[in-house]
Amino acid sequence: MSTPSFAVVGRVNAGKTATLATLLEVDDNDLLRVSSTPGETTRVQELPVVYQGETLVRFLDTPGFQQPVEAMRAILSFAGNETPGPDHVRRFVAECGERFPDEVRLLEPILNGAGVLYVVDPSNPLRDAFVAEMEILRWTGQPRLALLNPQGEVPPDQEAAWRERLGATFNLVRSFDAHSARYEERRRLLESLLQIDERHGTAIRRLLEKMDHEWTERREQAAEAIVDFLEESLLLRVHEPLDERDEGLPSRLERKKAEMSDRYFRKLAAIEQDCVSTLLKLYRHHLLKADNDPSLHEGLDLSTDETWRKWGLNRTQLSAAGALAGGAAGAVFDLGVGIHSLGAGTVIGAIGGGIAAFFKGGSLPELKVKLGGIKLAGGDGKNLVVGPPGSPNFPWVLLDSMLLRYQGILHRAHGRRDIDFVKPLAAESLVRTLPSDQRGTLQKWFSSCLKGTPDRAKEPEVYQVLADLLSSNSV
Ligand SMILES: Nc1nc2c(ncn2[C@@H]2O[C@H](COP(=O)(O)OP(=O)(O)OP(=O)(O)O)[C@@H](O)[C@H]2O)c(=O)[nH]1
Ligand SMILES: [Mg+2]
Repeated sequence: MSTPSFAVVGRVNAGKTATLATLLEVDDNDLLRVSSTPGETTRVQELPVVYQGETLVRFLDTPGFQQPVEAMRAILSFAGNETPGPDHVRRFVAECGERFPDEVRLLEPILNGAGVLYVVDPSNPLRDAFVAEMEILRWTGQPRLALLNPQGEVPPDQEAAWRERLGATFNLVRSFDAHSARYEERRRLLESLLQIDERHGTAIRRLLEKMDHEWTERREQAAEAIVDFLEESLLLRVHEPLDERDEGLPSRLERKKAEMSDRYFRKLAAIEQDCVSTLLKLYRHHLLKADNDPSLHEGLDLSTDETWRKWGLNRTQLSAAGALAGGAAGAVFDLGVGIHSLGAGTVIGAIGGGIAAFFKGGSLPELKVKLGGIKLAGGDGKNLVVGPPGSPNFPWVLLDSMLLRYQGILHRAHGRRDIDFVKPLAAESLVRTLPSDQRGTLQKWFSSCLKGTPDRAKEPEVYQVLADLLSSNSV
């Protein structure tokens, strides 16, 4: 049995190319040119869906109908008194290439056996020209699926008129928004192909199976990337030797502290961007940007109370998670994360009380003095260390901010061509919905990371919590 193929057809600018780009996750403008210029697609372009070297299905992007009413008349004239059918369309294709180049190009693959995916924008009123397109497609005799791809507001009665008319001519009518469809909608569209043409059942079912498998794999890799990101962020410290002049000159020390704090946050931002880039790559986004969006950083400005209120866990949840984590981890939690984080030989607060004032609200990183072991006798070897922010909510805010971006990536359709940044969909905490036992699992592991000794034995469990979270409906 030959590979099933489906031609995506419709009026110029209906969103045919965008539909395919979203369906097949192609955001490459060289491969699929989505553009507001009508008549952008001028040739039939084949898009094979290949898994492990095997082409399971083939889609064809086509030029849009330009003169449907005239083309319909030409076909009717070939039919004479007969009911128009595939033979008359075939004759039209053979003889009318010069006058109707676009119509001929788009009809050719259908006459060669491709199923029809007819894309319409129902925000346009249903006019005669569309009816002509539908008639021509009906005359090809091929299985037909109509897709409503609204590009603007659609008055309810107008949508009803479209659905009724399409329902009379097409085997199935479905909605598919090329600018917002997510995995589930893409999957549903492919499943619909089963309903219009049973002959391709085996190939389409295999495609769905492979897609699901691959989607799960991606999610697992995303969970891994997020675990790595959390670990790296929680272990991050900025060290700087403290010399005698620092201690003697308060302004010099202040400057040094400011620089270190700045460096800490820039490093943290770089770790975050790395993770977002990994997620973008996993989900095949090239146009979407991980960085440089100022609004994103507003979202993770740890110096604002708003961040701590909005994201992470609320106070009650935090206490509960801390209590669940129990034991030594609980002690770290109570004392403020990071206090024991440098292990033996660490002295806290040796520089004096001014530090607390420097870090607004106590939520910014703690600055510590680390005594460098045996060198202490010689008076040197003291280190300033900027570690993770003291707020127990810090790991949760990090996780929340990454989950929200993950959600933003999943919601971004590949058919969109506006260059954009990954944005959280809504500023709603996702970690707050976690069941308390899972929060406890994460809190224990967070505490171990903050102490500088990630608990490797807990990693599989942490990974599982994240994998479950990424597959939950809230994400
Ligand atoms: N808002 C919105 N715009 C869309 C949608 N689908 C497509 N567009 C826009 O409509 C314009 C045309 O999209 P294309 O996918 O290039 O349309 P086409 O049918 O392939 O056009 P031709 O190749 O010129 O026949 C582009 O500016 C798209 O961004 C959609 O679902 N929503
Ligand atoms: Mg196109």
